[in-house]
Amino acid sequence: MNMSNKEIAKYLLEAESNRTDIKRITLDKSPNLTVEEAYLIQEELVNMKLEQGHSIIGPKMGLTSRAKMVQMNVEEPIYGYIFNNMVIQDGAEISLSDYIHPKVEAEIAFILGKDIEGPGITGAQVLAATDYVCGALEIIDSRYENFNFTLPDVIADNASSSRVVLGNRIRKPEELELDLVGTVLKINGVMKDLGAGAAVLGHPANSVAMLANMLHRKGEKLKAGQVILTGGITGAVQLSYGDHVTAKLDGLGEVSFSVGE
Ligand code: 0L1
Ligand code: MG
Repeated sequence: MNMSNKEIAKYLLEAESNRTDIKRITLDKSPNLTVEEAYLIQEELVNMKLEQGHSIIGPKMGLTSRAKMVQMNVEEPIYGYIFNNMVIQDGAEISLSDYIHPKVEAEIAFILGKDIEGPGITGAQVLAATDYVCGALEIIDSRYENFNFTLPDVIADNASSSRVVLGNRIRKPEELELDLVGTVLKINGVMKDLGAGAAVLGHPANSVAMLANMLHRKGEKLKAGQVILTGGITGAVQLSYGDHVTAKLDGLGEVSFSVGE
């Protein structure tokens, strides 16, 4: 039986707070879910988090790498929202028991100095509106069993958003060539993946531009002060107890956290 958007959003939020995985909603709860409808469920979920007293630090982009887009058979990345209670301090220890089956990916974050309103926004306009950039580690934790989902499922699930660690080394965007920022993701000193800023739609600023243009479709804009995660430079790597995770990004220093019980 089809559930209402509110009921599905509540179901997803409960899975997140109970740390239990669920079957993807397109399996039985909403088999004909479209991308547009999935964003309406996401909107309900975001409003419920706001009603719980959390605040948005910024939207994020997901599925920005060519490999992930091909894998999901999509032409366009997706977006979700990062909340204040998702931010972990650089170097902190997280508890594995707070998650379902977390994975980590290295990203570049943009901190906006000016509002950016689509349509037609370009990467150059994004760079002009950006105060700072920094390295980031995003922890994704799909609420679906085995990260098994279709595109509408993952959109409804707030693009698997869970936590973010922001690096302390903030730089002006013009100080770096962000597409050339080499990035190495290590766990316990062992290299797990590597990449460059160009893995994100050719340049991470293009990701923010695309986000502004996508948000315009629902009458929203990016706001000064928001922190935007632009998408994984590396693939997402499964986390386990005892992991010490570090990402080194050329010119942006090191970001790290550890995984405790
Ligand atoms: O941040 C991301 O790229 C995650 C998007 C959702 C896909 C996934 O959970 O792997
Ligand atoms: Mg990500």
